Amino acid sequence: MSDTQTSPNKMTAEQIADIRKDFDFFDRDQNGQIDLHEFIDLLTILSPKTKINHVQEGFDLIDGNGDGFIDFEEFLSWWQECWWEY
Ligand SMILES: [Ca+2]
Ligand SMILES: [Ca+2]
Repeated sequence: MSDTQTSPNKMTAEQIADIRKDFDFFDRDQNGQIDLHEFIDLLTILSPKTKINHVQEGFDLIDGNGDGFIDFEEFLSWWQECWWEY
């Protein structure tokens, strides 16, 4: 990653800091990765009607390399995709 690189989809440092806060909120044991249990726990708290299998699908979508954990870069790129759809 280079700060000198510019791209039209570049987020500001403030936006990234906000996303980092969300990420840390999900990452309850603060190990730098969101695992499926953390993801399920939080989504079922935020949205009790969420079905577990839908949560699992969402998790797989964000977990770009499929290792069973969402790291900050995966979280960020997922966020950016959502963001730029608006
Ligand atoms: Ca974690
Ligand atoms: Ca991953």
